[in-house]
Amino acid sequence: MKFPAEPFKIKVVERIKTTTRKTREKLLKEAGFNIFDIPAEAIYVDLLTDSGTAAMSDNQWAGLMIGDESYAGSKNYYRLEKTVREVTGYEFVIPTHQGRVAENLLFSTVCKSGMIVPNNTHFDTTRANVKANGAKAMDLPIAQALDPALDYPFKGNMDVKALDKLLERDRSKVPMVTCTVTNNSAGGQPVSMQNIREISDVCKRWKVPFFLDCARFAENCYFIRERESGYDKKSVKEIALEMFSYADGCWMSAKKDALVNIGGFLAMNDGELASLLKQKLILIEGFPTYGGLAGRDLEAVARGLIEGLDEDYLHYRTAQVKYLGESLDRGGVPVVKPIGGHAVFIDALTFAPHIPQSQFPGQALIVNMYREAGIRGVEIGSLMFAEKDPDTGEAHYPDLELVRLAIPRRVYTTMHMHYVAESILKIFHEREKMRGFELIYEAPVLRHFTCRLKEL
Ligand code: P61
Repeated sequence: MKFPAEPFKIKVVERIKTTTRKTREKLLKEAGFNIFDIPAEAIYVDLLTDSGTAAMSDNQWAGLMIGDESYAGSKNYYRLEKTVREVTGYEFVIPTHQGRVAENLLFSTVCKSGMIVPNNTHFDTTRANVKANGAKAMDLPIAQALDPALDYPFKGNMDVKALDKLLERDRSKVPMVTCTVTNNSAGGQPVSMQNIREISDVCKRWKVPFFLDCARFAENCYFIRERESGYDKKSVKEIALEMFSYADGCWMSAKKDALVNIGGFLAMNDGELASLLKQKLILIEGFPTYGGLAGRDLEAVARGLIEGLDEDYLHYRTAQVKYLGESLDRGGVPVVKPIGGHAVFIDALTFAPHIPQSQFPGQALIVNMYREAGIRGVEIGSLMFAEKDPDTGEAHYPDLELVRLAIPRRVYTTMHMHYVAESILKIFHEREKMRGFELIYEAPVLRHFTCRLKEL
């Protein structure tokens, strides 16, 4: 079945409220048209992120009840360690309370000023942690990743030739090669096993460690099974084990594919590195058998990791995202192709060509989605990324102006996706009415979180 029904029954429900258009207009004005400032209770379908927003299963909730809250040696830690070893094959397992702490521990340990960390595309917290430690975060996506309309099966891949050239020129400056699966910043697109194998070969040749940012590894491995020759008869679990075998370690924000509301970890084979990371962990997160989490949270991550690899779930999960993407595509809405694993990305420059990038067309769509239908997405374009030239003050705009609709896991039904598609199609048909925005307040860093805007 192309679009399977949900492979679960609903045991507990959370009421979501509908609001009137008048209320939404008022809230938008009060928030300075910044969607981060709208109370979540006033949102009908919240597609801001797929991170930490999953619905846990009855099995995970049951796991919370056997949380062992011992300061040291909690039984839930040992269960997590065993599960991570089974899934990744790595020996040393270090829990953290979320992904960016794992990044902080790792990059503050391996990076020095002037170093370079390559990645297919750094996610923003990864980039920030590399930069905060004096190193340069270098993105090496394949050229196909930059064309939103191009349908290519593994648009998340890294340009391995460029990696090889970089190492030939600057091997001594590269402490580690990293790869993000799936490639979130490039549209939630998967990385092929062949690409991971090639990255691994280059890393071995230059004797440089290779780590995976594996927040969405299960979705990535499901796509490998669906799209890469030679994998259709393997289980997603086997594919994952093979993928991890080509790297030396990984870090994970468990808030994605491990289906929890909080949690993360690092895992690796290098005992010396693990020991350095644990020393830092004690300083900032806690004892190495809890890493900033309660014992019950460790149990939920362990159980979620296994559930996240369930193939019925992964089939439904990727199909639900595809259902939304294809519904929009059929109606003529320009979406990034192929549809990614955790989100649908709309190309706002093509959606509203009458709004110049200086007037934030992505944000205009975000505001209209909320005003028309109570839906929240996130702008990934000029509001988030435009940079001013420090000398001339001239603005440089990003190549892509996207709106991301990230789908929380097991939370919304496919009828919610239908509602989202219909609402966006209505805006699309009346798109010439959309107006641009002007900034009236911006903070010096990460302005999209706190800025205020005026509708033109
Ligand atoms: C997201 F607007 N992602 O996509 P943490 N690696 C990868 C991620 O996708 C990721 C992290 C590491 C988020 C949450 C988010 O400005 C933002 O557990 C591939 O969130 O620390 C997170 O994991 C970091 C959204 C984060 C944002 C920062 O929605």
